[in-house]
Amino acid sequence: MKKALNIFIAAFAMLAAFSLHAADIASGKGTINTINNDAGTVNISHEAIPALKWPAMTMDIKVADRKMLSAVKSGQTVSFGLTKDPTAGYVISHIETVK
Ligand SMILES: [Cu+2]
Repeated sequence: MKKALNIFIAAFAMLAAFSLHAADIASGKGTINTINNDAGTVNISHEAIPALKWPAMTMDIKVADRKMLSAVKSGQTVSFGLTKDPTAGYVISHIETVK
């Protein structure tokens, strides 16, 4: 019984690690329009984000780490997570291309 419980806990931890980023407040999906390396932002046309009550829109969003900017290109469809930075507001915590 204890072994089964441990396996369950391990499986749950793995699932949580892959699907949930603990600090994320919301996630979104959109298309990258432009990348601004100097500002550390992407201009993105994103779908509605119900968790933030944001309608679909086109906006600049800062990335938490500029290294993320080299992983995406203009025109790509991406999914992303958002965290709230005390000074910068909502920032992209992670970003992945969607095929
Ligand atoms: Cu927006």
